[in-house]
Order: sequence, then C-alpha cells, then structure tokens
Amino acid sequence: MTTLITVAPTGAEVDKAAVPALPVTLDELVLTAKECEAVGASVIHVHIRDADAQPTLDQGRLRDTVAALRASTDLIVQLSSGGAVTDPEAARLAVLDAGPEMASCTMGTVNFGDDVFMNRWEFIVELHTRMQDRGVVPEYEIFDLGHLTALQRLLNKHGLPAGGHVHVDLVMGVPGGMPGTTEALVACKHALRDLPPGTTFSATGIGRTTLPVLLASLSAGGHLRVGMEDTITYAKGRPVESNAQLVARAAGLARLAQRPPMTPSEARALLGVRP
Ligand code: KMH
Ligand code: ZN
Repeated sequence: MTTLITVAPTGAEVDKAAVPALPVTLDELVLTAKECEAVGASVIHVHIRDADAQPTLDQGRLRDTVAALRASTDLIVQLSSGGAVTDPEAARLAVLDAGPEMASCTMGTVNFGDDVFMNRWEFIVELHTRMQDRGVVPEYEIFDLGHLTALQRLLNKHGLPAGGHVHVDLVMGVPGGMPGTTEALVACKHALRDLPPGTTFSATGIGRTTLPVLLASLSAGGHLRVGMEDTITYAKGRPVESNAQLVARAAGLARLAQRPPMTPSEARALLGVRP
C-alpha cells in the first residue's frame, strides 16, 4: 500500500510578514509545488493571496494559478472552497469556475479559534451538487466527528461525488474542532464504516499535533496532509523552512512505515480524478 501526500502550502491564516517562507506569489507557489512534487506530494491544496499577501478568491488569480500549476507540475490541483472565515458563500462557490480537478468541501460549521468557519447545510449541498455537475472531485474536510455523520447524510440524499470515490481529510487540532490525538483519529476511523465501501482518509494535525496525527494516520492505514497552512514550526524552537521540508519528512516516515508516497497518476486513479 502506498501513501497519498497532500501539501497545503499557504492557507488563509498565516501572516507573510511573520513567516517569510510562506509562499504567497504565483512564482513562489509554483516553485513550492515543484519542490514538493519532487519529494513525494501528489496533491496540492491551494489558497491564494493578493498583491498585499492577503487571502483572496479573485477569479482571475485562481484561473492563472490553476493554469500555472498544471503547466509546471503533474500535481492534482485542489482549490480550497473554504477560503478565509470572512469569505462570502457566493465567492466560495465561484472557486469551481476556475476549473480545478478537485476542491475541498467542509462538512459543517466549526468554531475556528476566535472565529467561526460557517458551513450551512444548504451551502454544503450546493457545493456538492455543483461539483457533481462539473466533474470536480471533492475532498470532504472533517473538523469534528459529527461532520462524518453529515457526510453520510449528504451522500444518502444527494449521491456519490464526481468520480464515484469518497475521500475525506480529517483536519485535527483546530481550536474549536476535534483534538489532534490518536484516540480522535481512531474514533473517526470507526465512523468511516458508515460511509461507502472503499472510502479513504487522510489526516492533518494543526500546529504541534502534526506529528502525532501523521504517525497515527500512517498506522491506521490513512493518508497524509502536511504544509504551512497547518504547521509553521518544524520542531520546538525551529520554524519550518519550506513546505518541501514538511513533505520530505512525511515521505520519509511513510517509507519507514513501508508505505511509500504515491505518484500523481496513482493518486488520480485512487481518487477518481480524470487525467
Ligand atoms: N481557512 C479555513 C477557514 C478549506 O480549505 O477548505 C478553511 C479551510 C478549509 O482552510
Ligand atoms: Zn485550506
């Protein structure tokens, strides 16, 4: 068995001024993507920034980003439909207009530090059905155990996603969501039994939960997401130098676990993404 490694290089929350290694321009993002592909990533989860390094869902920039990543790498491009907590629903839905192969789809509302990451049921249904119509493969983002029950309800009422395969990402350790612990990951794994046969999962631990979650996921048969969206500290007192550093560490641990990184074409076959 091999390991799907997703890199989430930028996110919407980390401040470029405080973390200069964060990729925020298109050139920085493309360079990061190439480096991460070289050391084992097969999917890139993308948030973009504007000229002032602030998060944006600008349609022109999104299209340019998808085109540039396609031209320079073989990575599966997964645009974030989550955006920043301040983004309106219409702009989040319009992310699909940029033509990504994949997009994220968060399965419920969650407290997000001092903010609220709002995901109303009707919004989730709209996102899911638009992705079905356009052949965009979702990654269902799970911030809490109940989000898996919401996914079961979504699939029962509205059918399987584009590509027919269900893949979830457990986002663990957000202040307000489930903790980044082995116990929480195992609870989620149990709940996956109520989803369609063959459902796969990856996991990402926010902040200092990155390593416990990574190791728990590997041992539980899960896949991995790493990147500076989720972690900016490599070890105590040691800032992350680059996204590739995090991907290389994940790939090394995956190899140790006898589950080497999968290639982008293997990842497309697994996830039901059309080449
Ligand atoms: N930035 C968070 C509010 C996603 O990309 O789909 C939402 C997020 C999830 O990062
Ligand atoms: Zn994200």
